[in-house]
Amino acid sequence: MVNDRKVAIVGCGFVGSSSAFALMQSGLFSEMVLIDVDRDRAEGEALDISHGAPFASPMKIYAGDYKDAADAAIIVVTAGAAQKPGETRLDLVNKNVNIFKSIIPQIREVGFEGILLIVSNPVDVLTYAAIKMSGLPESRVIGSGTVLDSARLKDALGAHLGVDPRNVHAYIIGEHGDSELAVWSSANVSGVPLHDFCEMRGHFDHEASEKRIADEVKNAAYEIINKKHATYYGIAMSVKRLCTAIMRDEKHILPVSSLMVGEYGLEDIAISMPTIVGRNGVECRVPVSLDEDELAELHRSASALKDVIDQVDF
Ligand code: 6V0
Repeated sequence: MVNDRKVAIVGCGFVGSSSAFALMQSGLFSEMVLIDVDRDRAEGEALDISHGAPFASPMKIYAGDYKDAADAAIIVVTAGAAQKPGETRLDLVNKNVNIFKSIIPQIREVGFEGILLIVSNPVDVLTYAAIKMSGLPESRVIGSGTVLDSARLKDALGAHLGVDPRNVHAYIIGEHGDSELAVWSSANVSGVPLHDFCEMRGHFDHEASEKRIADEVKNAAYEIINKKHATYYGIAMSVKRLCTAIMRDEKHILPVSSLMVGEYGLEDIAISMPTIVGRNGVECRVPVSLDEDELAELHRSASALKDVIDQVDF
């Protein structure tokens, strides 16, 4: 039995606790279980966050274990080592696959029937690992993928164009990491093709602006980590957005990481593409049109991931 009012978070570091804080304010759930190998950390975060609940909506927040999470509607996994300055997300892979080997089987053992939302990095590899280890239907294992990167893209484009980022329709797809790509060919602002909108706002050097903004987005995590050692608010809001799409069965299109089954010629790999997300998790990938260069870049991104997956012992 799934309790639609319950969420669990595994890993209560910067990302887990910020996500818990965002979810507490969302009103989506009335019970939240926090799990961490560092039990004191989970207990401290549960207490601290629960003291904010009287200002939001009533909620039971407590440190627990996997048995407590068995009937949760969503388990968010943010456990794992984080990137150090200069370290790529892929450098993290072996450390975090080993951590997943201790977490995912415990989720499996308690008979979890909800949606497993993977946030730990490298998120595409770990989403793939979680699909393999959990025994859950692949539609119920979702990686946060490039949801955050796409938010960063919208934010940067909104600032560049002097327009509400929510009116910007543009995606980052591929690996959540160094090989990700912006889909410029179909980007638009409320239906107006991006280049037309740019010219309307006095920007004519499209190639240079696109390169600058795509680089800014790709390097955002490195820049933040260099300055404050971790990134967590942007991803916490992404987790809240994803949980909302799931719990409200919104069927919202979000660029999550999920198992590809032949789309764009990609198979047996978890990677981000715009996807319809609802109460049952991944409903289907949306075949956004890509130009020839974008398709080639997507394939390069997928093979970079595949090379890593092939080296990992799941
Ligand atoms: P952190 O602050 O070090 O927190 C990690 C937490 O995980 C700690 O509290 C650990 O005690 C806990 N932990 C470790 N092993 C286990 C285990 N076996 N079971 C339960 N808990 C465990 O790291 P931070 O919160 O900054 O980052 C967590 C992960 O999120 C990292 O892999 C980041 O790279 C990743 N991020 C992913 C993003 C995305 O867009 N997908 C964005 C930002 C960070």
